[in-house]
Amino acid sequence: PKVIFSGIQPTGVPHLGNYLGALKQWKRMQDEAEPGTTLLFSIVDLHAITMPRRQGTLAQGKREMLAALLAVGLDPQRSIIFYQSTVPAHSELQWILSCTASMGYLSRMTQWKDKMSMSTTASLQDDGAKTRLKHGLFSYPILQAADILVHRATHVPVGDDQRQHLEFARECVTNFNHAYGGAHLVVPETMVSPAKRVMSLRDPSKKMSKSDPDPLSTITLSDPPSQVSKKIMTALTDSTPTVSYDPVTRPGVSNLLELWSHFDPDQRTPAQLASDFITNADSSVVVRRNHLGALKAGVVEAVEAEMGGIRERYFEFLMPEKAGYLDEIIEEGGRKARESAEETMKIVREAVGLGA
Ligand code: AQP
Repeated sequence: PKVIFSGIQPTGVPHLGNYLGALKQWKRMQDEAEPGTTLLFSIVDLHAITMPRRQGTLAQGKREMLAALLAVGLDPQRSIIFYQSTVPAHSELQWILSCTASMGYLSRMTQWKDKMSMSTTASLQDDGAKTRLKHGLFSYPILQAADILVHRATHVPVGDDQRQHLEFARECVTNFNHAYGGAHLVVPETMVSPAKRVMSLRDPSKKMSKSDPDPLSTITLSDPPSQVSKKIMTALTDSTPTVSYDPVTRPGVSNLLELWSHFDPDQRTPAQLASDFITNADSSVVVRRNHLGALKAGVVEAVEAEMGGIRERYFEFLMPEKAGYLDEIIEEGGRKARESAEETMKIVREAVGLGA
């Protein structure tokens, strides 16, 4: 049977990268799922504590993420939505997997190497920088593997940035199955979303990220229309006044065309949108006068047409009178997820020799 699993950290209101790279795909897969498919979507709070957060911030972030998943259209009748920490088997399996996981493989993870090199540069001035690197950050790909494997997921929809971690999860299966002689765990398949990597609006060489300190770089699900418009209209492009699609030489303009394409009801490709634009420019005075301005205005309209309703539902789900409903969903989701995880843990404990 098909089991779809994915997760998101409750580290802030999701942005268009999270939406296009993850949430929109989750909703599509839910709506297209054949009967018998199990869908699990986890708000991964244990992952979120690799960076300490102020008290109360995490609880608020989890609530907001739950509201966002519901606003996007995840249906608790069809999808199991749960907080990771309410299913202790995730942590239990993480420990068991860590006993067969390779240190060398973990040290080659790009995300870890980036943090390491940042701390090495910092340590030139600051001897404490290395000790500030925490083990949780190093080993969290094992927790991510456990999240997936504990539910026997067959398909994992993610953005391109997670490809390497998914490869590692498959490696964990190979190591475990080899160590304990048998096909105990299921090899998951990575499903990279069509919106592989949505880039920052301020620096098109970086991915759009929740932790980016510049608020103009990301558009979140809760941004009011005025902010959506301001952020797109001030997006960094280049000094060529015309519109063309070329991700290498024109990353800023191309990022906007890609964004538009993902929101286009006619599903035109970025290159098609650029060529339609040139055709329009010949006939329209407004477009002719300011190509990039008109392009940005088009993007604003396309984004707002889809995100407007989602924003409205997001705020509705956060109203105090909905609190009980949200509690029920997360309680029921936790219960179902614990059941799903327990099936795997029986097999794992038996294989390892921890069974009764
Ligand atoms: N820019 C992006 N383009 C496409 N997909 C993206 N994802 C994240 N950023 C982009 C996808 O969103 C899902 C959930 O991500 P996450 O919140 O668990 O972790 P993240 O990748 O670390 O997200 P951020 O925004 O970059 O958070 P911070 O700043 O806290 O690290 C994943 O499927 C991811 O691929």
